[in-house]
Amino acid sequence: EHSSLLLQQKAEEYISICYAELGKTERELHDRLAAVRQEINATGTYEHTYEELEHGAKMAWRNSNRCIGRLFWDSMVVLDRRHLDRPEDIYAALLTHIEQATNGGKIIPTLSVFKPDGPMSRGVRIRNHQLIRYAGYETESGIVGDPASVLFTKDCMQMGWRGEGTHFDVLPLVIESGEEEPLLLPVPAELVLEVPLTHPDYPAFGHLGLRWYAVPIISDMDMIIGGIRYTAAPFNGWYMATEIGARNLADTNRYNALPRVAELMGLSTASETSLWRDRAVVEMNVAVLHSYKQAGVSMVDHHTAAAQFQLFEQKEAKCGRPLTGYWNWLIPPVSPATTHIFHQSYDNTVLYPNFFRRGEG
Ligand code: HEM
Ligand code: NRG
Repeated sequence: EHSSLLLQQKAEEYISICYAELGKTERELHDRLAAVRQEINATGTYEHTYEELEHGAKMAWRNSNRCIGRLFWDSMVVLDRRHLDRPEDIYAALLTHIEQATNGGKIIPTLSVFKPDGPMSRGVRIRNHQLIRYAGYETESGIVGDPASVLFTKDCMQMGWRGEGTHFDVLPLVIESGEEEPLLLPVPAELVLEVPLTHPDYPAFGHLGLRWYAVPIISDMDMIIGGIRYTAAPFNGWYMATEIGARNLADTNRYNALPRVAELMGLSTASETSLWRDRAVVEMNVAVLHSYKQAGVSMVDHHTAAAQFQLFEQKEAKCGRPLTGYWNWLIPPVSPATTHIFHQSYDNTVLYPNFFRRGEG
């Protein structure tokens, strides 16, 4: 389905841009293009050099229209794991990613690249949405844990996994390599940095028992560079507080904790007109920022993130690159109109390299 002529075109386009950005000579570009052409003719595919892989991954982040965190695109650490075939080696590499990226709380943006699909072979796939995520169980008394994880949790249990049944059970890693059956392995608890949530002004907040993990490591997106689809390329930065405080813990179809926060604040939830939801969501975000700071875990608030994104916009303009973005996702879910992002528009053209939902792009 993927003609090698098309691949050839995509490879040439990428290598040309990549080598220009890296300041390579005409000679280096010319030689590399010839080698890639020959490799595609002989094998139906080609392998990126480490430099091409590293810069391509950085470009994929830079081109992520929904991401407000892109100022730091050039500083990401890229771990080349393409040589790994055995699920237990892939597992070890994922644990290394978790440990190095967590870095004791001073989070390092990191991406691990595993073997891509080839013309004749299947690459690596990770079934988890994020490397660290909480399970969700349907019980007679309602959902325990994260409702967003109910389906995946069922799959894990089908494969023999049993969680403790708390609201915050970390799911196992489910790794597929080539044609082999998926392998299910636990994330050792000592590698999972978590933050129990407290509020600087409401001691009762701590009694809610809310917590979240330190590092979001998205593991279910394809990364496409120069026509090559990397089916396993988990990546992480740090959290923006609203992701946790205004969505994961607040959405009615997630942890739905705003009524409990309002109650401990002494707010009446009888009438919407009191704006108890708004007051509760703000204090929830205060608690998230306070707790991560106290735990020494990297995190950004949405005002600082928006200011950093504005710097990114200016840097891209200075480099003569078109800025692309998706307004609907870039605006923060709390007080969006207090950020500059709300008051302008963005071009949602999807450039390559980039990250895509499985199979898309
Ligand atoms: C989306 C912030 C690092 C790629 C997002 C979102 C936020 C965000 C707030 C929207 C999420 C949502 O609404 O669910 C940040 C911050 C980072 C960071 C603060 C700190 C360094 C990264 C890195 C990558 C990345 C390292 C990739 C290498 C993406 C992508 C999306 C996204 C692909 C869209 C995800 C989707 O479509 O589901 N980011 N990000 N981000 N970010 Fe970042
Ligand atoms: N909203 C999701 C995570 C999406 C990506 N966000 C980041 N990415 N900050 C959540 O778990 O809440 N990152 O790579 O840092």
